[in-house]
Amino acid sequence: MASQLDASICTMIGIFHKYSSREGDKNTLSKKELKELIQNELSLGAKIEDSDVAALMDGLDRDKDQEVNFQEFISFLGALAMLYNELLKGE
Ligand SMILES: [Ca+2]
Ligand SMILES: [Ca+2]
Repeated sequence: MASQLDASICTMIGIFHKYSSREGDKNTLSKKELKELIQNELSLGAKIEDSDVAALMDGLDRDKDQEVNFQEFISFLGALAMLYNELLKGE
């Protein structure tokens, strides 16, 4: 039986592929796929604007191929985890 942490990692992988496979390269997120993922899977994503997605994409896309690969996505989740940790500490 998978531990909670194993299960969480598998969830992150599953969510990445659920959106990355929607158009173009099946293993990377286009700007549109990234936006859909954020809107549907993150509570802070409900009212994200195209300009926010463009800025986020620019920051995440380290190799500048206009797509977010899995490694770039994990950096994004790492940054989000840091943010959530700060928010939880403040409570
Ligand atoms: Ca894709
Ligand atoms: Ca990239």
